[in-house]
Amino acid sequence: MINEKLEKAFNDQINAEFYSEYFYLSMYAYFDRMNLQGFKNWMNVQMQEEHAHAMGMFNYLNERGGKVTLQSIEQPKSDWSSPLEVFEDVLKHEQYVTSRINALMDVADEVKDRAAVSFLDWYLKEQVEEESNVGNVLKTLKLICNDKNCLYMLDKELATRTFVAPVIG
Ligand code: OFO
Repeated sequence: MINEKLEKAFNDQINAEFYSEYFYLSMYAYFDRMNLQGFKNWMNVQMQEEHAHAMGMFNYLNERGGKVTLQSIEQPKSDWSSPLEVFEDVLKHEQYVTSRINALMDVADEVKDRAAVSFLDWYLKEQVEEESNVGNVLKTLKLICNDKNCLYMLDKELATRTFVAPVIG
């Protein structure tokens, strides 16, 4: 069995991960409107990763005898002024998610659930990678400013990103 407070914290994080998927889906729609296929592909991979993150916790909670309680998903933003603004939002969002995973780990610590702490360690490492990937795209976007040729080249590069199903935990 899992502690009730920790169960709630897991359910809140499952919701946050599904929100992340929704958030990136909204960005996917934005890049589709802009006809930036590589950026759209990047968001598609990101959405699949977020889905995997949510399902990883979903399955873990079930495995631990907890109850998964799905919550409504907040409406995400749907308009941005540029790809740069999108990636600024992505970085802010991922930093926020990192702080949430840390807080979730604090709850696991507080209720002395060592198994959950160990499980969540994967998510902490994943956040380091997420922030670094996003930070790299953001740096390039800042460098190229609004140069259309460079944006086109970056779009080509982002088209090569592929989804690899993560092995969580
Ligand atoms: Fe699930 O890591 Fe991004 O949000």
